[in-house]
Amino acid sequence: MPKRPSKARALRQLLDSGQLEFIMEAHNGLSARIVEEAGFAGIWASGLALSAAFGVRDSNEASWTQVLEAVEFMADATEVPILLDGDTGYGNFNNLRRLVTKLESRGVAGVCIEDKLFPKTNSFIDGERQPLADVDEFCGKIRAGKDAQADPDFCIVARVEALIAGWSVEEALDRAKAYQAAGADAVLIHDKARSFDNIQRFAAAWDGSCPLVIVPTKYYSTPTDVFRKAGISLVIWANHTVRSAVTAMQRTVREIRETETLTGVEDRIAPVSEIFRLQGDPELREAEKRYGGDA
Ligand code: SPV
Ligand code: MG
Repeated sequence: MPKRPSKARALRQLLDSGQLEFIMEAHNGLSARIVEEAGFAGIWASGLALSAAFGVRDSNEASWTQVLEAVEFMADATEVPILLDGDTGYGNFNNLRRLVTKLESRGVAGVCIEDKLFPKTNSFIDGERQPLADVDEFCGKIRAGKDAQADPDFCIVARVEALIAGWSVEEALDRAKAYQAAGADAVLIHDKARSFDNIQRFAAAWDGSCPLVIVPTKYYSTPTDVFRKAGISLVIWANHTVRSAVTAMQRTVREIRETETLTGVEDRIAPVSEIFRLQGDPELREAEKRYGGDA
C-alpha cells in the first residue's frame, strides 16, 4: 500500500493543489472524526469553536496548553491534517517557536497566526477597534516559527486582519506581502463584510506568490464559484460544526426538560451504538480478542 503523506505534507498539498480546497471546523476528537468521515481533506481547529466548547470566550481565556491538549485529541482521532487557529501565537516570537515545536510533536499539520495583539478578540466583535500588530514584529514571529519547525512541510499561515480592523485593501496587501516575504506558507485574508468585494480586489492584486485562504462566515451567500474564479486556494468553513451542535443540543434538552420523557427525541438523535462506533469501540473489541487473554 502506498504510504500516506505526513499530515503536514497533506496540508501543504491542499494549499498548493492549484484548485479550490475546503477544510471544516472541529473542536474536539468527536467532531474531528465526524468532519473526517464526511470526506473533508482537512480540519480547522477553530479558536472560536474550541473556546466555546470549553465554555469560555474567544479571548485567549483558555491557555495555550489547554488548546494544545484539545488539538492533540483531535489529531489522535483523525488521519487528515489539522490547521490550528493559533490566534496571535499566544505571545511573542518565542512563544510561537515553542508552540510550533509542540504542535509538530502532537501531529498537528500547521498553525494560522493573526496580526493582532494578545489577548485577541474574535474578529466579529468590535472589529474596527481592534489594534493590529506591528508589521516588523509580526514578521519576526513568522520567521521564528519557520526556523523552529523540524518538518519542512509544517505550514504557517499568516492571517491579515487589516480589513477586519477597518483598514484599506492596500494596507492588507502591504501586510500580506511582508508576511509572505517573512516565510508564510499562505495568507489568510479575513473580512467581516457581507460582500466578497474587498477580498476580490485583494485577490486580483495578489501576485500569487503564496496561496490565499478565506473564511466566508459573513459573506456566506457568495457562490463558491466566485471564490474559485478569484484564485482562492483554501476555504475554511470555520464554525458550522459547533453551531449545528448548539442548535441540536438546545432543541433536545429543551424538549426533554419540557416533556419529562425521552419518547419525543429518541428516534431523532444518534443511538448509543453510533457513539461507540465514533469512539472506535469495534477496534477495542478486536484488540481484546488478540491481547485480552481468556477473561
Ligand atoms: C475561528 O474560527 O476561531 C476564527 C475565524 O478565527 S473567525 O471566527 O471568523 O475569526
Ligand atoms: Mg479564531
